[in-house]
Amino acid sequence: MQRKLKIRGPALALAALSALVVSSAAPAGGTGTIAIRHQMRGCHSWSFNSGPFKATQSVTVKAGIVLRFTNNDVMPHKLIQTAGPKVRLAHPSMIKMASSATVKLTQKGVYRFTTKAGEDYAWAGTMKTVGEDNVLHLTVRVK
Ligand SMILES: [Cu+2]
Repeated sequence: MQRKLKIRGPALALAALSALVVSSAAPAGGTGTIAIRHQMRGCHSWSFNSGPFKATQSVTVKAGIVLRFTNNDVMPHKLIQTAGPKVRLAHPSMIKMASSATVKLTQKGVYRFTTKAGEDYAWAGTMKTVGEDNVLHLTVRVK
């Protein structure tokens, strides 16, 4: 019992320390998170930094930001850049639940992104939606 307690103390301190190191190593522009979800009307929408879910989003961020897209919809989404300084998309094909794509925006300017949605996953075959499927649009102003 006592030996267990001795081990736990330093282990906790170490965990706290490594958490501190990770947060201080974050990029200057920070991180933005975009979540894609399934919904009955329009099939899908997305949200920026836990804000409201809408098909069309417009945000302003600082240069150096890393955007992380996570696809929680019941179908694949491929992230596509349609305007702005050319950027490299990491893992743009989000082809399963919770898969994510990232992109770093280092240059100032106006970037636009959309997604190309695929077919419902087999396990989601009975999902009912109302209306036309939304096309997702995201405008990012980098200052
Ligand atoms: Cu959808």
